[in-house]
Amino acid sequence: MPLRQRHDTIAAIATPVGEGGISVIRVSGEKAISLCNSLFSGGKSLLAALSHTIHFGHFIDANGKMIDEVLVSVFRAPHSYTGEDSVEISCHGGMYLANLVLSTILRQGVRMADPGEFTLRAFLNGQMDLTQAEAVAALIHAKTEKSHTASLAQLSGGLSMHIEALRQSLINLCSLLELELDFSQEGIGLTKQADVVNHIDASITDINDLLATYSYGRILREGMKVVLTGKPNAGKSSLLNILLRQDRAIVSEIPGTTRDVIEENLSINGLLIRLVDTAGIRESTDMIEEEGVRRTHEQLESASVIVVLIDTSELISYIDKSLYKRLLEISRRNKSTVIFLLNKSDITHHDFKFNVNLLGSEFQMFVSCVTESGIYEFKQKLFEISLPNYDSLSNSIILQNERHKVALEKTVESLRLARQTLTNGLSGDFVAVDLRAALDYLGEIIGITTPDDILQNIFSKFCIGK
Ligand SMILES: Nc1nc2c(ncn2[C@@H]2O[C@H](COP(=O)(O)OP(=O)(O)OP(=O)(O)O)[C@@H](O)[C@H]2O)c(=O)[nH]1
Ligand SMILES: [Mg+2]
Repeated sequence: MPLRQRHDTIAAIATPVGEGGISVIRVSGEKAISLCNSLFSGGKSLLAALSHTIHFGHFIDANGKMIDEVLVSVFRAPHSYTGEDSVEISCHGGMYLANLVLSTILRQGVRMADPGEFTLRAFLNGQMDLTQAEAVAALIHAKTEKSHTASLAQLSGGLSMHIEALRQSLINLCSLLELELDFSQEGIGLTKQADVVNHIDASITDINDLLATYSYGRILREGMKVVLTGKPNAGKSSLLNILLRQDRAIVSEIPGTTRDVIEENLSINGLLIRLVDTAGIRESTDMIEEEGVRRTHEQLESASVIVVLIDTSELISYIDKSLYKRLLEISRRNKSTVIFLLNKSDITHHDFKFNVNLLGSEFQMFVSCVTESGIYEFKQKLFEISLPNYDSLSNSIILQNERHKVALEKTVESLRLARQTLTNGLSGDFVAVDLRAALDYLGEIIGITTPDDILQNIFSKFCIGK
């Protein structure tokens, strides 16, 4: 059945699999209340229940056999999550019981809900727009305080309002162009053309500012990947242990101690950091170590921040420098950041010299994994690096979703085309076509012009019962 024509009644277990205090079974659709009433025996009929009321009673099967003591919450259309009549049955926790309640309901001709179908219905019934529906999923998956805050802002409509304002401004521009076309035989006058170009440029800047927040949004969602690298014995595993405040990785004075990749999560001021310790980089003849070095390279390619540890108790050789240059090249290619950590500051060689600027990088700092000097500053630096350039942000909306990013990039592309068409002196009709394409891409973000297959894809990633 096409997405937009589903009016049947659906049900699913809304709580996670496993044992718990209670389980909640959700039912939504035209028959939700009458059907649940036929399986409920309580003080009064659910048919007369007001919206947003809770009723204690027994959940019974079609033969009247009691299954559990339950609390039933009734929500009437349109004031429910889905916008339809809905019922939530809270039974005692445990998968057997929750499944029994669900299967009893399904046996009455109710359909099992698809993943995300309750939220899909909320969207289709105008309870929320698409970015808000996606924020529900982001909120469920939020792992840190910061990502929770950003998702909550999206849920309350921050992003939608911004997109809607952009759309309105482009709609005005389209009407202006169309008006101009009606009254002028020669096409768009020169002054008008300059106005339109300025208008398009302003929209492009606005969208680019929003796009600039995406890398931060990704960090909020997935955490910032920080990979520790450097020569063997530089102190990578010692740093990992200090940051985690536990003896996670083996530390020894023998070079080549770490041979595999060790990944652990760490939170700095609410920011999720995925910290990765790796095997030291060196030319190796040992098969296992060789594999370790290969895995290190793999990690470096996907890092947001590469931390190069340097043992300052030794002097830097020519070969070391070429290794550091190679690491900088990897980071430039992947737009990651490199921090040179000059470790073992407690036993620095008196002739030790290192100037990061000569290598073309910005960050270098002295630390000691023994005295912990500089470790606090290093953590602050990691936090700062994660933050976007707030100067370029008109407000604090943060783009978290790849789909939104792609649609905004396409919008910019269409706007650039419109601008080009205009400056090439082509007819206003052509400009309007490009502007309409830009409008469609913006509409896709909030769900006005989103094709069904994209909707299907978005909601299929939700959990069942949401
Ligand atoms: N004095 C001093 N010793 C340190 C410091 N950091 C690490 N070490 C010592 O340096 C040696 C190597 O430390 P590791 O943390 O194992 O070094 P690694 O970079 O993980 O080495 P591999 O796993 O072999 O690549 C150990 O003996 C550490 O105790 C420091 O800041 N000062
Ligand atoms: Mg190690």
